Amino acid sequence: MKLIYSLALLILLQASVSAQTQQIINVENRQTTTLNGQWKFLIDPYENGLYNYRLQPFDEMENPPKAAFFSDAKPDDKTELLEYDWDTSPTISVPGDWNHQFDNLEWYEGTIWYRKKFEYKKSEESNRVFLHFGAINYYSKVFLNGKKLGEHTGGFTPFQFEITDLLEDENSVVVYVNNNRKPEGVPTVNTDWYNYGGITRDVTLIETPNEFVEDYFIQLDQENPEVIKGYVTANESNSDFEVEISIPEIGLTETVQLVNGRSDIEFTAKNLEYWSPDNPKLYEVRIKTPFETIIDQIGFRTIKTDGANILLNGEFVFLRGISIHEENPYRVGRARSQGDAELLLGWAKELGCNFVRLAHYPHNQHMIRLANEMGLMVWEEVPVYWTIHWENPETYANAEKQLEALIHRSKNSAATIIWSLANETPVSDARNEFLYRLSEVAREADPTRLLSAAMEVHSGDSPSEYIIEDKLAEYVDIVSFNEYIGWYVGLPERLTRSKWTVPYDKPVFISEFGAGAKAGFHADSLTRFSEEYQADLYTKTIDALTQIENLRGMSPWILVDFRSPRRQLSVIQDGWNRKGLIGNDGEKKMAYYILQAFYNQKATQ
Ligand code: GCB
Repeated sequence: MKLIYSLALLILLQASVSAQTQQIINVENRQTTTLNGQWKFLIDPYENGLYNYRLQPFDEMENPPKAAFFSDAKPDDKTELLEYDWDTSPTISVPGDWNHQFDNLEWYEGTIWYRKKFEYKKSEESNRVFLHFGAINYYSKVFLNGKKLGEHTGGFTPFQFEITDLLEDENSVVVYVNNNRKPEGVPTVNTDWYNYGGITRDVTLIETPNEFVEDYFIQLDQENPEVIKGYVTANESNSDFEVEISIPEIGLTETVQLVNGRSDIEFTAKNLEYWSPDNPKLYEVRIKTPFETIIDQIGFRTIKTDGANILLNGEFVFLRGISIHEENPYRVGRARSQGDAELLLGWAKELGCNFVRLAHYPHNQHMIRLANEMGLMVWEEVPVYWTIHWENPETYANAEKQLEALIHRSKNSAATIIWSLANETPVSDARNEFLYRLSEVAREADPTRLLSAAMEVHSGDSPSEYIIEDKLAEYVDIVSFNEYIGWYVGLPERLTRSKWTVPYDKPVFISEFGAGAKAGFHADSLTRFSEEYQADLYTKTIDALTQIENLRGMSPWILVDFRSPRRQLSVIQDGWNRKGLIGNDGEKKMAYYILQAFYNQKATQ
């Protein structure tokens, strides 16, 4: 009995592993059809479309009734009772959070159903078709033509389903979306950002040949910058076709033979121009199979630490960063497009940054692609934030899955130099174990990048002594910490007396500091929420932090004011966290120019 149980578990585990690795990367450069646009929607706080009145879930029934919203049904005649009608329901924009499209949804947390009808004809009979979601916050169930494709948990990572055999001439995709915050979730119930619900990123149909390259890792060997190393994998584990990888600009063409759907790659690539913020060189990389050619734009660079130094292509680099939430303040809501990414990263560039911390969850593909093009190094992060359930195995599994999905998606991004495991998590044995396991997963999935996590500062014997001591510092390459001296801890004057102890021979990075300021509110520098207070805190913080011997960068909190239900002070906050250097109408605050001057000076050193 025990054996049967273990075998069943093994099969289940393998199934979930292979589902994980089947995620198609580089979606942007595949043969795709967008399903973005107007979708029908139904607000369903009582989940009437999912359960009958005995609370039995329709999606677990062998023959779900027409009352299930995913059956997308119509009454047979005028006598039949059916209490929904997709065709007469209102429409909503996808991608986009629901909160800021309709006034009555601003604070809504719960279930909303979406429906899109589409026609699709494959270009080759033998091709396959996948339905791909860039992200849905937080939990979703997806149905096509009344059949359940699957479920997904986690608000910021992509997922897909193969729909080849379910396609009809006219199709109905129905998505159940629920954004209830959950204590055991990742993130948990308590965050300092807005819980935007909905299909927040692109929805895409991907058409592929029957056998195709679904994944590849094409990066520079960190030990030898004249060697490109990695692997290619096919969708089928028995594929044995040839794959030609070429970089026409440097005249490189190499062929590998897949065995059991996979091949390692390793070839010499001399005369590469290395990617850096000063020269964000991307090469066109072609991956040719007997069935198709996939193109990607990939940069090549090395990133390492050596004692306290961060070395980009072997050269010392100071990370002139800024933290960013994925929000467009002008439209108010989740950033979702190329234009939104241009706005945010354009501001970061103007500020003099060479680095951005994309907090506190994986940001969308537009941000990552654009950072590569613009020459901004990137910190990517998973929403292991504050007090999540360290001892709950499901919470751990969820966090691990999100981390793996993030690395899987971004692993060919030259701009991405750091995976961050967590933000401001309280030290305990269970948390240390949880994050240690995550660090091992990240190193296994991607040995080429640096690991970090935003830690906290602890006070020493006197109020001016600050110590970074955290077991987590031993697992990461960069010792990062958030500090709010002068805002949550004392007044800015305290910074002038600060003494820092960081007992690790590693680079130190200040992942956050900051103060709230309402754009346009002027007063003396001791008045909370005035631009003067924020500016004074920036001046004093920069002076204080630059005394830390191992300091190799910072990403102050934060580029732009962002929405947060925790921020209740009327007239000043009104639901916005005001620590932005830029206000929600795009106004640059005084502190913006202080940081800009510091970065401009750093850039010349
Ligand atoms: C922090 C958190 C960040 C908050 C920020 C604040 O330490 O990491 O998510 O938004 O402080 O403004 O308090």
